[in-house]
Amino acid sequence: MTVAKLTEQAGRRTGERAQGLDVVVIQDTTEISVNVTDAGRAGFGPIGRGGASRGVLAHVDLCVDKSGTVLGLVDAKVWTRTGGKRVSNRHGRSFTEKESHRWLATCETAKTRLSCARSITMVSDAESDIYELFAGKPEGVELVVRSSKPRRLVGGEMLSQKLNNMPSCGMIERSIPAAPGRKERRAQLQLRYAQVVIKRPDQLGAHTAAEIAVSAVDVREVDAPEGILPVHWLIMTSYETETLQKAAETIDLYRGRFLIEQLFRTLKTAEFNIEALELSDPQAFIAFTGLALLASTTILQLVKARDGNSGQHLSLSFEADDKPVLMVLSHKLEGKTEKRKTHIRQTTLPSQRGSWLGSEDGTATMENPAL
Ligand SMILES: [Mn+2]
Repeated sequence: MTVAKLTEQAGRRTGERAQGLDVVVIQDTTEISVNVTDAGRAGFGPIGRGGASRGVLAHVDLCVDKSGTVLGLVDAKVWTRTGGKRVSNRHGRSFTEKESHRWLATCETAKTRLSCARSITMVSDAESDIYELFAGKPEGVELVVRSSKPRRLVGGEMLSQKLNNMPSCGMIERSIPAAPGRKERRAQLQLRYAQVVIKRPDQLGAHTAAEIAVSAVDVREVDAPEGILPVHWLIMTSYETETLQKAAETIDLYRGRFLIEQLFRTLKTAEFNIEALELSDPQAFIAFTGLALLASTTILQLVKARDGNSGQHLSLSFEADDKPVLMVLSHKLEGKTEKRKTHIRQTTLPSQRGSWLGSEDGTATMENPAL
Protein backbone atom coordinates (compact mmCIF):
# COMPACT_ATOMS: atom_id res chain seq x y z
CA MET A 1 0.00 0.00 0.00
CA THR A 2 1.38 3.39 -0.98
CA VAL A 3 0.01 6.90 -0.69
CA ALA A 4 0.22 7.16 -4.48
CA LYS A 5 -2.05 4.14 -4.94
CA LEU A 6 -4.50 5.25 -2.26
CA THR A 7 -4.82 8.74 -3.62
CA GLU A 8 -5.00 7.59 -7.22
CA GLN A 9 -8.07 5.56 -6.33
CA ALA A 10 -9.56 8.46 -4.34
CA GLY A 11 -8.81 10.82 -7.23
CA ARG A 12 -10.55 8.54 -9.70
CA ARG A 13 -13.70 8.52 -7.57
CA THR A 14 -13.54 12.29 -7.16
CA GLY A 15 -13.26 12.55 -10.95
CA GLU A 16 -16.47 10.55 -11.34
CA ARG A 17 -18.29 12.84 -8.91
CA ALA A 18 -16.98 15.92 -10.73
CA GLN A 19 -18.59 14.97 -13.99
CA GLY A 20 -20.21 17.97 -15.65
CA LEU A 21 -19.52 20.28 -12.69
CA ASP A 22 -17.61 23.51 -12.31
CA VAL A 23 -15.08 22.37 -9.75
CA VAL A 24 -12.60 24.18 -7.55
CA VAL A 25 -9.42 22.42 -6.42
CA ILE A 26 -7.87 23.89 -3.31
CA GLN A 27 -4.21 22.95 -3.06
CA ASP A 28 -1.99 23.51 -0.06
CA THR A 29 0.99 22.07 1.79
CA THR A 30 1.14 21.31 5.47
CA GLU A 31 4.12 20.31 7.59
CA ILE A 32 3.68 17.51 10.10
CA SER A 33 6.24 17.09 12.83
CA VAL A 34 7.09 13.72 14.37
CA ASN A 35 6.90 12.90 18.03
CA VAL A 36 9.77 10.44 18.44
CA THR A 37 13.11 10.36 20.20
CA ASP A 38 16.25 11.78 18.62
CA ALA A 39 17.33 8.36 17.36
CA GLY A 40 13.91 7.75 15.83
CA ARG A 41 13.94 11.11 14.11
CA ALA A 42 16.96 10.12 12.04
CA GLY A 43 14.90 9.03 9.05
CA PHE A 44 12.94 12.28 8.89
CA GLY A 45 14.05 15.36 6.98
CA PRO A 46 13.87 18.96 8.15
CA ILE A 47 10.66 21.00 8.28
CA GLY A 48 9.68 24.30 9.82
CA ARG A 49 11.39 27.66 9.79
CA GLY A 50 15.07 27.12 9.09
CA GLY A 51 14.55 23.36 9.22
CA ALA A 52 14.32 23.44 13.01
CA SER A 53 12.02 20.39 13.32
CA ARG A 54 11.80 16.98 11.74
CA GLY A 55 8.83 15.50 9.99
CA VAL A 56 6.98 15.07 6.72
CA LEU A 57 5.21 17.38 4.30
CA ALA A 58 1.84 16.74 2.76
CA HIS A 59 0.64 18.50 -0.38
CA VAL A 60 -3.08 18.03 -0.74
CA ASP A 61 -5.60 18.81 -3.50
CA LEU A 62 -9.15 19.03 -2.24
CA CYS A 63 -11.95 19.17 -4.80
CA VAL A 64 -15.17 21.07 -4.07
CA ASP A 65 -18.04 22.17 -6.27
CA LYS A 66 -19.09 25.78 -6.53
CA SER A 67 -21.63 25.41 -3.72
CA GLY A 68 -18.85 24.26 -1.38
CA THR A 69 -19.75 20.56 -1.31
CA VAL A 70 -16.57 18.55 -0.75
CA LEU A 71 -16.24 16.07 -3.62
CA GLY A 72 -13.04 14.48 -2.31
CA LEU A 73 -9.29 14.42 -2.82
CA VAL A 74 -7.81 14.71 -6.28
CA ASP A 75 -4.33 13.78 -5.11
CA ALA A 76 -2.03 13.99 -2.11
CA LYS A 77 1.71 13.68 -1.90
CA VAL A 78 3.43 12.94 1.39
CA TRP A 79 7.20 13.04 1.60
CA THR A 80 10.13 13.66 3.86
CA ARG A 81 13.07 15.74 2.70
CA THR A 82 16.32 13.90 2.18
CA GLY A 83 19.58 15.09 3.67
CA GLY A 84 20.12 16.91 6.90
CA LYS A 85 19.56 20.32 5.40
CA ARG A 86 16.82 21.84 3.38
CA VAL A 87 18.16 21.92 -0.17
CA SER A 88 18.32 25.39 -1.60
CA ASN A 89 15.74 25.79 -4.32
CA ARG A 90 17.15 28.99 -5.61
CA HIS A 91 19.93 28.37 -8.04
CA GLY A 92 21.11 25.91 -10.62
CA ARG A 93 18.06 23.68 -10.75
CA SER A 94 15.29 23.66 -13.27
CA PHE A 95 11.76 24.35 -12.08
CA THR A 96 10.72 20.70 -12.54
CA GLU A 97 13.46 19.64 -10.07
CA LYS A 98 12.36 22.05 -7.36
CA GLU A 99 10.03 21.24 -4.51
CA SER A 100 7.90 24.23 -5.56
CA HIS A 101 7.13 22.48 -8.86
CA ARG A 102 4.43 20.59 -6.93
CA TRP A 103 2.02 23.51 -7.44
CA LEU A 104 2.17 23.07 -11.21
CA ALA A 105 2.31 19.26 -11.12
CA THR A 106 -0.94 19.35 -9.16
CA CYS A 107 -2.60 21.33 -11.97
CA GLU A 108 -1.58 18.64 -14.46
CA THR A 109 -2.91 15.87 -12.22
CA ALA A 110 -6.17 17.75 -11.71
CA LYS A 111 -6.56 18.20 -15.46
CA THR A 112 -6.12 14.44 -16.00
CA ARG A 113 -8.22 13.18 -13.11
CA LEU A 114 -11.01 15.74 -13.49
CA SER A 115 -11.22 15.53 -17.27
CA CYS A 116 -15.02 15.07 -17.07
CA ALA A 117 -15.56 18.30 -15.10
CA ARG A 118 -17.03 21.29 -16.92
CA SER A 119 -14.34 23.63 -15.60
CA ILE A 120 -11.39 23.42 -13.20
CA THR A 121 -10.19 26.30 -11.02
CA MET A 122 -7.12 25.85 -8.81
CA VAL A 123 -7.00 27.98 -5.65
CA SER A 124 -3.86 28.36 -3.56
CA ASP A 125 -2.22 30.65 -1.04
CA ALA A 126 0.72 33.05 -1.13
CA GLU A 127 3.31 30.28 -1.13
CA SER A 128 2.23 29.43 -4.69
CA ASP A 129 2.93 32.91 -6.07
CA ILE A 130 5.29 31.46 -8.68
CA TYR A 131 5.80 32.97 -12.12
CA GLU A 132 6.34 29.54 -13.73
CA LEU A 133 2.96 28.38 -12.40
CA PHE A 134 1.12 31.01 -14.46
CA ALA A 135 3.52 30.63 -17.39
CA GLY A 136 3.14 26.83 -17.48
CA LYS A 137 -0.47 26.23 -16.43
CA PRO A 138 -2.22 23.59 -18.54
CA GLU A 139 -4.89 24.77 -20.92
CA GLY A 140 -8.37 24.46 -19.47
CA VAL A 141 -7.15 24.88 -15.89
CA GLU A 142 -7.60 28.34 -14.35
CA LEU A 143 -5.69 29.78 -11.39
CA VAL A 144 -6.58 31.90 -8.38
CA VAL A 145 -3.44 32.62 -6.36
CA ARG A 146 -2.65 35.04 -3.56
CA SER A 147 0.26 37.24 -4.52
CA SER A 148 3.18 37.59 -2.12
CA LYS A 149 6.15 38.67 -4.22
CA PRO A 150 7.00 42.02 -5.79
CA ARG A 151 5.98 41.75 -9.45
CA ARG A 152 7.17 44.13 -12.14
CA LEU A 153 4.74 44.92 -14.93
CA VAL A 154 5.61 45.46 -18.56
CA GLY A 155 6.08 49.24 -18.60
CA GLY A 156 8.10 49.26 -15.38
CA GLU A 157 5.50 49.85 -12.68
CA MET A 158 5.15 47.42 -9.76
CA LEU A 159 1.89 45.46 -9.53
CA SER A 160 1.08 46.49 -5.96
CA GLN A 161 1.86 50.12 -6.76
CA LYS A 162 -0.52 50.11 -9.71
CA LEU A 163 -3.39 48.84 -7.57
CA ASN A 164 -2.57 51.15 -4.64
CA ASN A 165 -2.78 54.13 -6.97
CA MET A 166 -6.20 53.17 -8.29
CA PRO A 167 -9.46 54.50 -6.89
CA SER A 168 -11.78 51.91 -5.33
CA CYS A 169 -13.91 50.05 -7.89
CA GLY A 170 -16.66 49.22 -5.39
CA MET A 171 -17.57 47.50 -2.13
CA ILE A 172 -18.84 44.05 -1.20
CA GLU A 173 -19.85 42.59 2.16
CA ARG A 174 -18.74 39.09 3.08
CA SER A 175 -18.39 36.92 6.16
CA ILE A 176 -14.87 36.03 7.22
CA PRO A 177 -14.82 32.58 8.84
CA ALA A 178 -13.67 32.08 12.39
CA ALA A 179 -10.07 31.02 12.92
CA PRO A 180 -8.16 30.16 16.10
CA GLY A 181 -8.43 33.26 18.29
CA ARG A 182 -10.87 35.03 15.98
CA LYS A 183 -14.65 34.98 15.70
CA GLU A 184 -16.56 34.93 12.44
CA ARG A 185 -17.39 38.47 11.31
CA ARG A 186 -19.06 40.43 8.53
CA ALA A 187 -16.53 42.49 6.66
CA GLN A 188 -16.86 45.48 4.34
CA LEU A 189 -14.44 44.87 1.51
CA GLN A 190 -13.17 47.43 -0.93
CA LEU A 191 -12.21 46.09 -4.35
CA ARG A 192 -9.76 47.24 -7.00
CA TYR A 193 -9.07 45.23 -10.11
CA ALA A 194 -7.02 45.50 -13.28
CA GLN A 195 -5.83 43.46 -16.23
CA VAL A 196 -2.05 43.49 -16.14
CA VAL A 197 0.95 42.02 -17.94
CA ILE A 198 3.70 40.77 -15.63
CA LYS A 199 7.31 40.73 -16.76
CA ARG A 200 9.41 37.60 -16.35
CA PRO A 201 11.63 37.90 -13.26
CA ASP A 202 15.28 38.55 -14.15
CA GLN A 203 16.58 35.30 -12.67
CA LEU A 204 14.46 33.17 -15.02
CA GLY A 205 15.90 32.24 -18.38
CA ALA A 206 14.50 32.66 -21.87
CA HIS A 207 12.88 29.20 -21.77
CA THR A 208 10.13 30.75 -19.61
CA ALA A 209 7.56 33.06 -21.26
CA ALA A 210 8.78 36.69 -21.31
CA GLU A 211 5.49 38.00 -19.95
CA ILE A 212 2.15 36.72 -18.68
CA ALA A 213 -1.25 38.40 -18.77
CA VAL A 214 -3.25 38.04 -15.56
CA SER A 215 -6.03 39.80 -13.72
CA ALA A 216 -5.22 41.26 -10.34
CA VAL A 217 -7.83 41.85 -7.65
CA ASP A 218 -6.95 43.83 -4.55
CA VAL A 219 -9.34 43.46 -1.63
CA ARG A 220 -9.06 45.37 1.63
CA GLU A 221 -11.32 45.44 4.63
CA VAL A 222 -12.47 48.82 5.82
CA ASP A 223 -13.61 49.57 9.40
CA ALA A 224 -12.25 46.28 10.78
CA PRO A 225 -13.01 45.75 14.48
CA GLU A 226 -10.49 46.98 17.03
CA GLY A 227 -7.57 44.57 17.47
CA ILE A 228 -8.35 42.58 14.31
CA LEU A 229 -5.87 42.53 11.47
CA PRO A 230 -7.93 43.75 8.50
CA VAL A 231 -8.15 41.53 5.43
CA HIS A 232 -5.83 42.71 2.67
CA TRP A 233 -5.21 40.31 -0.18
CA LEU A 234 -3.83 40.79 -3.63
CA ILE A 235 -5.13 37.96 -5.78
CA MET A 236 -3.83 37.05 -9.22
CA THR A 237 -6.04 35.03 -11.53
CA SER A 238 -5.92 33.69 -15.05
CA TYR A 239 -9.62 34.57 -15.41
CA GLU A 240 -10.47 37.82 -17.08
CA THR A 241 -11.79 40.05 -14.35
CA GLU A 242 -13.32 43.06 -16.01
CA THR A 243 -16.36 43.76 -13.83
CA LEU A 244 -17.02 44.22 -10.12
CA GLN A 245 -19.08 41.02 -10.25
CA LYS A 246 -16.13 39.04 -11.66
CA ALA A 247 -13.75 40.56 -9.11
CA ALA A 248 -16.14 39.56 -6.32
CA GLU A 249 -16.30 36.01 -7.72
CA THR A 250 -12.51 35.82 -7.63
CA ILE A 251 -12.50 36.85 -3.98
CA ASP A 252 -15.19 34.27 -3.21
CA LEU A 253 -13.13 31.53 -4.85
CA TYR A 254 -10.18 32.50 -2.68
CA ARG A 255 -12.30 32.68 0.49
CA GLY A 256 -13.35 29.05 -0.16
CA ARG A 257 -9.74 28.06 0.57
CA PHE A 258 -10.42 27.93 4.33
CA LEU A 259 -11.83 24.41 3.84
CA ILE A 260 -8.35 22.98 3.42
CA GLU A 261 -7.27 24.61 6.69
CA GLN A 262 -10.21 22.82 8.29
CA LEU A 263 -8.98 19.55 6.76
CA PHE A 264 -5.48 20.09 8.16
CA ARG A 265 -6.91 20.89 11.59
CA THR A 266 -8.81 17.59 11.52
CA LEU A 267 -5.59 15.80 10.70
CA LYS A 268 -3.53 17.51 13.37
CA THR A 269 -5.86 18.14 16.28
CA ALA A 270 -8.64 16.34 18.08
CA GLU A 271 -9.63 13.75 15.51
CA PHE A 272 -6.29 12.29 14.50
CA ASN A 273 -3.71 14.26 16.42
CA ILE A 274 -1.18 12.91 13.98
CA GLU A 275 1.72 14.88 15.41
CA ALA A 276 1.40 12.90 18.66
CA LEU A 277 1.90 9.62 16.84
CA GLU A 278 4.97 7.67 17.99
CA LEU A 279 6.06 6.06 14.76
CA SER A 280 9.75 6.19 13.90
CA ASP A 281 9.64 4.44 10.52
CA PRO A 282 9.26 7.22 7.93
CA GLN A 283 7.58 4.95 5.38
CA ALA A 284 4.99 3.85 7.94
CA PHE A 285 4.46 7.46 9.03
CA ILE A 286 3.97 8.56 5.42
CA ALA A 287 1.48 5.74 4.72
CA PHE A 288 -0.43 6.55 7.90
CA THR A 289 -0.57 10.22 6.94
CA GLY A 290 -2.05 9.27 3.57
CA LEU A 291 -4.74 7.16 5.22
CA ALA A 292 -5.50 9.82 7.80
CA LEU A 293 -5.85 12.43 5.03
CA LEU A 294 -8.46 10.30 3.28
CA ALA A 295 -10.33 9.75 6.54
CA SER A 296 -10.09 13.47 7.40
CA THR A 297 -11.71 14.28 4.06
CA THR A 298 -14.62 11.99 4.89
CA ILE A 299 -14.92 13.66 8.30
CA LEU A 300 -15.00 17.07 6.63
CA GLN A 301 -17.84 15.87 4.38
CA LEU A 302 -19.75 14.47 7.36
CA VAL A 303 -19.31 17.65 9.39
CA LYS A 304 -20.65 19.72 6.49
CA ALA A 305 -23.57 17.32 6.11
CA ARG A 306 -24.38 17.65 9.81
CA ASP A 307 -24.06 21.42 9.96
CA GLY A 308 -25.83 22.49 6.84
CA ASN A 309 -28.39 21.46 4.32
CA SER A 310 -25.70 20.43 1.91
CA GLY A 311 -28.03 17.87 0.37
CA GLN A 312 -24.95 15.81 -0.36
CA HIS A 313 -25.34 12.23 -1.35
CA LEU A 314 -24.09 9.34 0.77
CA SER A 315 -22.01 8.04 -2.12
CA LEU A 316 -19.83 11.16 -1.80
CA SER A 317 -18.25 9.67 1.30
CA PHE A 318 -18.81 5.93 1.26
CA GLU A 319 -18.55 2.90 -1.00
CA ALA A 320 -21.40 0.44 -1.37
CA ASP A 321 -19.29 -2.12 0.53
CA ASP A 322 -19.25 0.19 3.55
CA LYS A 323 -23.00 -0.19 4.06
CA PRO A 324 -23.06 -3.13 6.52
CA VAL A 325 -20.51 -1.41 8.76
CA LEU A 326 -22.45 1.85 8.69
CA MET A 327 -25.65 0.02 9.62
CA VAL A 328 -24.02 -1.62 12.61
CA LEU A 329 -22.38 1.61 13.76
CA SER A 330 -25.58 3.56 13.35
CA HIS A 331 -27.49 1.14 15.57
CA LYS A 332 -24.69 1.03 18.10
CA LEU A 333 -24.30 4.81 18.32
CA GLU A 334 -27.96 5.68 18.42
CA GLY A 335 -28.88 6.67 21.96
CA LYS A 336 -31.85 5.53 24.01
CA THR A 337 -33.44 8.89 24.62
CA GLU A 338 -35.59 10.69 22.11
CA LYS A 339 -33.19 13.62 22.12
CA ARG A 340 -30.24 11.42 21.34
CA LYS A 341 -32.15 9.73 18.52
CA THR A 342 -32.99 13.04 16.98
CA HIS A 343 -29.37 13.95 17.16
CA ILE A 344 -28.35 10.77 15.38
CA ARG A 345 -30.94 11.31 12.69
CA GLN A 346 -29.55 14.76 12.07
CA THR A 347 -26.08 13.37 11.61
CA THR A 348 -27.01 10.86 8.95
CA LEU A 349 -26.52 11.90 5.39
CA PRO A 350 -29.70 12.60 3.52
CA SER A 351 -30.00 10.74 0.27
CA GLN A 352 -31.17 12.61 -2.78
CA ARG A 353 -34.11 10.23 -2.94
CA GLY A 354 -35.16 10.10 0.66
CA SER A 355 -33.82 8.85 3.94
CA TRP A 356 -31.08 6.29 3.85
CA LEU A 357 -30.64 5.34 7.48
CA GLY A 358 -33.00 5.23 10.42
CA SER A 359 -36.55 4.94 9.18
CA GLU A 360 -39.27 5.24 11.83
CA ASP A 361 -39.37 1.54 12.76
CA GLY A 362 -35.61 1.34 13.09
CA THR A 363 -35.00 -0.66 9.95
CA ALA A 364 -32.78 0.98 7.46
CA THR A 365 -34.06 1.75 4.02
CA MET A 366 -32.04 1.81 0.88
CA GLU A 367 -33.70 3.81 -1.80
CA ASN A 368 -30.76 4.48 -4.03
CA PRO A 369 -30.17 1.47 -6.24
CA ALA A 370 -26.66 2.68 -6.93
CA LEU A 371 -25.59 1.84 -3.39
MN1 LIG B 1 -0.09 27.11 2.57
